[in-house]
Order: sequence, then structure tokens, then C-alpha cells
Amino acid sequence: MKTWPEVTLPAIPGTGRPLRVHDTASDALVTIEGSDGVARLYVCGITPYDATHLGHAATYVTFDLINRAMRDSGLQVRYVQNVTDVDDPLLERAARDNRDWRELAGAEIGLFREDMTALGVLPPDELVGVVESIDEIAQAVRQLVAAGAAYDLPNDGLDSGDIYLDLTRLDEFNDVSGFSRDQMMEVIVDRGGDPDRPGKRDPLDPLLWRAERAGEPAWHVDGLPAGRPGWHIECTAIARDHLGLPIDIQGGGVDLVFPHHDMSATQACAVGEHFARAFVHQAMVGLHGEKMSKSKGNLVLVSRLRADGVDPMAIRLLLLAQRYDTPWDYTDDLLEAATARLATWRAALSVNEAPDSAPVIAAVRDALADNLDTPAALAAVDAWASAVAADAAGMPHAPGILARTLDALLGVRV
Ligand code: 5CA
Ligand code: ZN
Repeated sequence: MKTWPEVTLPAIPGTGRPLRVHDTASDALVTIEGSDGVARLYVCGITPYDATHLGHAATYVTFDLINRAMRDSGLQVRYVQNVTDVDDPLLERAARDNRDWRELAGAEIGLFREDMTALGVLPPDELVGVVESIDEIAQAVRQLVAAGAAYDLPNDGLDSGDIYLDLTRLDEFNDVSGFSRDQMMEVIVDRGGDPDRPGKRDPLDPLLWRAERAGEPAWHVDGLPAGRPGWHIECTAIARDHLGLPIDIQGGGVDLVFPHHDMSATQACAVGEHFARAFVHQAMVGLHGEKMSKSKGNLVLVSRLRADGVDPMAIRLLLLAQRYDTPWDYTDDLLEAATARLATWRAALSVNEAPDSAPVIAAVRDALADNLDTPAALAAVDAWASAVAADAAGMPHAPGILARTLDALLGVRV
């Protein structure tokens, strides 16, 4: 499907160090080296049934920084993001609001593109919807069936029903989460699983293909009952078919670690493929002590803030002021601080005489390469801006190169 408009990155001198980030699977920092000069990035995209909130924005800005840092280190980046444009929550919301599910998805995807453009997020090379990928997802399901890694549960008296991955038959579980069995059982229902369905071989077996139900969309594909894909298999298939495996980074919010990333990687393993070299996760953004989520409705929407006249670059600075690997709660004070910082930076970058910005540029680069230490990057710019404000008259440097660096590396246009 259509992505959002390309952004031209200003050129800045030199190259950054290779990016080091935290890999959830090994619980260690890993260096992203790519292969043959190319890094493959797959980030789990939205389920378009409500507008982009600050949690989503934090996730996509984090992977935008990763994209920018990898490019700065000399890699070419191939970036694919999916859109879960058919799934239970979308169908339920459309039914609740008496809307056509396709129309609801289309409207929310449109708003998401606008939000991403406003936040200065570089578009993925491909934004890939489930609906346009039914054939390739069905092919992945058939492969798992052919490999003896799936089974069929009768559905309402029909011979052929829903198809599940058979965890009991797999040689390998691609353990990204490191969760114990108890931890898995605790969250599985909340995260889209159906452990209590009678007849399942393992309560954790994920649904690969859901046979048609009355009133639900369904597709007729060779070798499977009419139906639609389960959730995790879309990411297995789209990442494989659009990037090739293994990808360098599988990304998303930490709420996807289990079961989504465990299962999408395990499904690739089950047909002999290694899914990803690293798994990177954005910590949860909350509001009033609870995870911000469409299902709970405790949302701060990017589009709402924009409509209220908040500068999108202040929203971006608000997100950058937090570490990606540490959960945080939104407050209006954080937004005020970000707005003030943007004004200070703008004033400092408008002068003609400033201290040398080369050390700041190096500090920003190093902070980002060091597991996306955005607070340190911002602090380096703050210190430079304070020096300008204190007394920069007569100093020989114009700050244009620093402005271009903030644009290229942090995505902050001043
Ligand atoms: N379509 C699936 C992924 S295949 C999905 O999780 N969609 S979503 O709309 O629920 O979330 C979109 C992205 O935002 C996911 O990467 C998710 O992990 C992330 N996300 C959702 N809520 C938050 C939050 N409160 N804080 C940080 N990231 C979040
Ligand atoms: Zn996904």
C-alpha cells in the first residue's frame, strides 16, 4: 500500500560508529553490521482501528532513529513495516461503530501517514497490508501444514476448520521473550491467544488461519478453507517475502515480545529459516500509571496534539527526551519542557556567531550509536545552546552544520 512521502536527509560530514542496541533475545547489546552493506529492518506496524497515540509514536520514532543511525554508520537500510488491516480488534470496532471495516482501516491508515509525516519519520521502503498479502501469507500457512507443523481444529461441525501451529511438534522454539511457561500463560489471553479452546494440543499454539465465520471477511485460496490469516503469521510471511531472512532487526513495542515475536520467529524456524539477528523493543508509554492502549482508551493522540497547535517537532523532542528502553508516563509538563527546549534550540541555531559545533555533532552521534542514548544527545545540544545564550558574540562559527545534523540524525527540524 502507499507509504508516506520521502524525506531528504541533509548530508553531514563523516560517518558514525556502528549502532549498538539492546537485543531482547540475548538480553545483550549487539552491533548492527548488516550483510553486504545492507541492513534489513522490519517493524510491526499498526492495527488501524483508532488514531496514533504517543505510544505508537514512540515506537516509530525509535525505529526511525535506528534507521537514521544505521544509515549514518554507512549501511544502506531496507525497511518494511506491515499494517494489520484485517484482524479481530478492527472488525470488532467497525461492528461497534457501524462502519465498514475497510473504510475504518483506510481512514486510520490515512491519519497514521499524516502523523508520521508531521513527526518527520522516514517512510519505510514498503508499507505492506495483510489484505494485499493474503496469497503470500496463505503460502506460509500451507508450508507449515506441509512440514507437519500445523493441525486443524473442526469448526462448528465443518470438516475443515481453523489451523494452528503445533508447538508440541517443533524441534525448536525461537525464544525471544525468555518468558517462563507461567509468564506466558499469564499474558496469553490479553495478547490475542485462546488457551482454553478445546482440542488444542498446547494451550499456547497460535492460530495460523481462521476459517470463515458468518459476517466476517474471508478469502478463498488454494489448499486452505475459506478464511483469513491469524496474526503472527502475517509478520513471518511479510518480513520473509519483502526483505528475505534473516532480517537484521525485528522491531516493535515490548508488548509484542510474547507471543507475537516469539511466534513469528518460531514459525520461520519451523520451516528451517532463521528469522532475525536482533529483536529490539520500545518500552511502554503510559498515562496515569497504565499502558496507553486503544483497548483501554487512555490515549494522548498525536493528531489531537497537532490539532491543538502543538508543534510536531515539540512532540518529537518530548519522545526523544525519554530512553527507548525505559517505560515512562506522559504528562503535560513533559510536553511543556519539550516545547521550551525547541524554542531554546531554535533561538541558538539562529545566531551567526556560535561556539564550534563539531564536538556537539560527535557527542550526538556517539550517544545515538550507544544504544540510542537520546537524553545524552539532547543534553549535548542543550549545553551548546546554553553556551550560545551565555556569550557567543565574536565566536567564529555559524551553526548551520549543527542544524543539519539535528535534522539528519535526530529528525528534529529547527
Ligand atoms: N499490528 C500489530 C503489530 S503486527 C500491533 O501491535 N498494532 S498496534 O496498533 O497495537 O501497535 C502498533 C505498534 O505500537 C506496535 O509495535 C506496538 O508494540 C506499539 N505500541 C502499542 N502501544 C504502545 C505503548 N503504549 N507504548 C509503546 N509502544 C506501543
Ligand atoms: Zn507484527
